[in-house]
Amino acid sequence: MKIVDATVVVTSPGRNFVTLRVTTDEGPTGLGDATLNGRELAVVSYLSDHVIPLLIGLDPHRVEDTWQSLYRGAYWRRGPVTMAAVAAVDVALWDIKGKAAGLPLYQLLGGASRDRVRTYGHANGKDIPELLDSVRARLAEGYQAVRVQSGVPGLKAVYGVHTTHEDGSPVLHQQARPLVEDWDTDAYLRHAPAVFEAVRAEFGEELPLLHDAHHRLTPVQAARLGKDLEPYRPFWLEDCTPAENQEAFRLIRRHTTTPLAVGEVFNTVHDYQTLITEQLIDYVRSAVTHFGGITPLRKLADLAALHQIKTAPHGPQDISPVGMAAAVHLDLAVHNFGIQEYAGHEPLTDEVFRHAYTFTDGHLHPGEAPGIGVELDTKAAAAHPYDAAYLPVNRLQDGTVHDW
Ligand code: CS2
Ligand code: MG
Repeated sequence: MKIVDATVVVTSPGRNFVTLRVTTDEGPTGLGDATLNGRELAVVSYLSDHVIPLLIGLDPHRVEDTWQSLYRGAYWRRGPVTMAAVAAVDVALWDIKGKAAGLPLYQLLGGASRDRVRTYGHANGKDIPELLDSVRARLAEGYQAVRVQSGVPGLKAVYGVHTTHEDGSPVLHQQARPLVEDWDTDAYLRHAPAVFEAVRAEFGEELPLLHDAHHRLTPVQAARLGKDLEPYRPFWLEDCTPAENQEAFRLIRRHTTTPLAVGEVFNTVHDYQTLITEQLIDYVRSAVTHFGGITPLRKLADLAALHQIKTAPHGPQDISPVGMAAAVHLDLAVHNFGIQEYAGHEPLTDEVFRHAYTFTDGHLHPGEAPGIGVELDTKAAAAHPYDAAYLPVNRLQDGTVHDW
């Protein structure tokens, strides 16, 4: 079998997505997600100008060799743009391999290690009453674990909380120019325990509660928050401090037993080396789309397993249904799977990406379709052209740029 063509499909059914489509001379085609929120076109060029010409004529069954060639052959390694492009190729080749074998991808990854894939949903509110309503809504949808994000008194906008204009229309995070949001760490640290207190009081001690600090704290502030939340037994505290400095987690780990989740912005195992080998975290958060694909992510899962760390792939709406499908196949197969983030997608998105995975009672299943089980409707995709959009930027009260 040979690769005879590959195209990059950019579409914006609700938000921008970048999808690689690989065609072979024996019929099967493969899809891979290459969406990098806010920098989509950089990956389009990396694929179109530098990768696709090298794919033509290759044997699509040589998944590992192709991955190693794209990783080592570029000379300039790692980074979000490179690894999103490599991920798209990797998943497309696994998709082709599954279709050629007539098997769903999870069967090629060792078969099912569980019956279904546990997920968590997003609950948020500009204030605590609105957050409680949002938790209720997620539970009504079947979720059995929720991430709680609340507005902070005195701040106009906070990560994870959908803000609205005066007229009630949603302020979209995807803006033609970055939205500037305001931040005050002390106000946040004062407010966070009260949020958990209220949610526990309303929903009891058993509901798994997750929280995303979104890279905004210093290590000692993260240690403080971890300790303050211990009475509420969070399922995890995510991205509590920018994790380029992996050693910073030694300080946090010394002060709190709150489980820590890190890694959605990582793109190779080297970003995790100290965090995993020194047991400084409890969950690895990389998504197939941002980590170079299925091939390296299954290796990360194995390294994490040696240190009793579980996988918890990133799964917001900017991971396309193609990336989500690949993740759910891996989630079903790896032994040390922990939990899958799942925010669902807009109906418009699901019209473009018809997927075999299903969501029932808070759990996902990849389905039994060969490969990853996603069909891309290119006609529907063409109806939603790219719409330039950026993630927000955060500034402190004195105007200093901060992590968003
Ligand atoms: C967030 C993401 O879901 C999460 O854990 O950190 O929604 C993140 O803000 C976006 O993926 C950025 O594109
Ligand atoms: Mg996050």
